[in-house]
Amino acid sequence: MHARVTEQAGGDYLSDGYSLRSWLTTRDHKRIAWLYLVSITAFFFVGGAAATLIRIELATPQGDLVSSDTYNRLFTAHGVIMVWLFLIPSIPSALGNFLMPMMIGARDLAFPRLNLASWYFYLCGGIFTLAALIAGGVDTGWTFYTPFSTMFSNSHVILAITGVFIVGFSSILTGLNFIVTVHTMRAPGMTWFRLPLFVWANYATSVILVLATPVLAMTLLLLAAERLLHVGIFDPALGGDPLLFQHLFWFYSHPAVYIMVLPAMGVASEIIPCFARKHVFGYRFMAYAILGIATIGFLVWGHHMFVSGQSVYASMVFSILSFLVAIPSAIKVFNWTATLYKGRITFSAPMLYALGFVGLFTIGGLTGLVLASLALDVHLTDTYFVIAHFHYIMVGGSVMAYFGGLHFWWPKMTGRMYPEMWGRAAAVLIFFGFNLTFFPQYLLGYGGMPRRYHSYPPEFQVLNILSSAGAAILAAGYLLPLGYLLWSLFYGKRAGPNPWHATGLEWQTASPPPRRNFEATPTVTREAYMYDPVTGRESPQ
Ligand code: HEM
Ligand SMILES: [Cu+2]
Repeated sequence: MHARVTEQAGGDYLSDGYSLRSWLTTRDHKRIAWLYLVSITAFFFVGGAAATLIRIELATPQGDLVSSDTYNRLFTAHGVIMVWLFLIPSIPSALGNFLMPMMIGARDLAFPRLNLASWYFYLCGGIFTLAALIAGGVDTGWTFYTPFSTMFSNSHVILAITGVFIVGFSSILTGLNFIVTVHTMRAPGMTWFRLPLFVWANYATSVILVLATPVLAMTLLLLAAERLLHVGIFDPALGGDPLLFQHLFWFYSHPAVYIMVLPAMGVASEIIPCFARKHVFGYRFMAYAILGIATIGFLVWGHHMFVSGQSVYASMVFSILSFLVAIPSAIKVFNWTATLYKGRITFSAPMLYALGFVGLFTIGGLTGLVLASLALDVHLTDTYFVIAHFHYIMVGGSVMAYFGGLHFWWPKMTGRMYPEMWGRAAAVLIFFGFNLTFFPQYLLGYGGMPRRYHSYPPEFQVLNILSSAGAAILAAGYLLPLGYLLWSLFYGKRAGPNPWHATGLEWQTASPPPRRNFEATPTVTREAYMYDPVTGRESPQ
């Protein structure tokens, strides 16, 4: 990879106009990445506020902070915001938007205007969802199960699903944009098997976004038709089938969990080789595993319906297929570990986050196997065990990797370094707070505490207090980066083009990058991750 490091001659993308208007009408993928970054951070704190209230409520068994009805609205708000407004767009739309074109040596995404439109769809959907909250909230849970959501709930279901529906367009259009970009805009020499794994991961994620999101959109339209027009689709009283909703919903929502976790795997695959100074172990297997996970992910939705009354044979098939997903996932964990083996490891802040991701994702994945086992799931379904499982994957996994990626590419995005000690302290605090919050929930669930209840028998209180205390530590851990990253924008020391001595085209240009990314189109002459294990530097040819 031999692009010349760009001189600051033409000015960087950040100084290309300072007015609000220049930001809100930009077509530069790097600025659009910032629009996402700022808006998803705002939603992260709204979702986090709901979570805080939930944990305060659960510190005592009586249910004495809020009414049960308010409690239902709180966990719905938390789920809807965290899933659709934070986790799904976090890595692809914020980091992916910034990095995908640069990593393949392109000047922008294939459709820059569409990229800006995607952000407006996101923002517009987010505003509808917020409006639903302000109007009084929704009590259905983020899963919107029918016929409760269509015939019985008297909360603001239509407003909320309109928001989710609109956000879906943002997902689909971003996915299309990424797919076309990767197919048509790779720099000379950037073959498929020279792509960084982050690009592979976002590519596979985009395919899922394009194929699965329309199913959700259609499902929400059917929900609206039944709720508003009483067309009998899901409610048995109207001649509908309630299981149909669950099939349609999970046909989108299980693949959606891979929309959240595949990009996180991509981030880890960039950080780990860089701070172990080694070539990724089994690069091709890593790429194939990404495709394998994306494919099998479409075949396992029925594991959310083991106790729904679907036929036992269907359940058995879904159980076996769910076990199959474990194979490519385990390949990835094995290969990250093998990459670390005999590496020259630096425990920098991004690396601490990435290692946290691998460990927590592994625990989440293994407990996924517990849930995929039919008989165990009958005991554990709809208990705190499920909550613990998916938080280990989505928060311990995806959010951890998102923070790792944010720290890793922060110098590239801003041209500034953040204070390293604070970065490490926050990573450790988040890891500790996370485990204290969610590990007790495995025990609670195994002991029989159901999810979505706002009061519980006193014998569950000790574990709940541990969990609530952990949540306070976790919240502090999440607030820290907000402080020191903002500080670094003004006072951080200059980063230079490649502070981590990393490989990858994005490190071959100035930090912050010029408006069109590269002075001249780079040419790629070799594979990704050519770190020299002896010198620790990028290996010469
Ligand atoms: C890879 C990332 C994963 C994510 C983000 C994820 C996320 C989730 C979520 C959000 C739920 C809760 C659904 C609800 O509200 O009821 C869930 C449940 C479940 N997950 Fe995962 N999961 C992942 C991986 C896995 C794996 C690898 C398996 C199995 C091999 C698995 C098996 C299950 C099962 C069986 C349930 C249903 C539990 C129940 O209804 O009792 N998951 N997962
Ligand atoms: Cu699933």
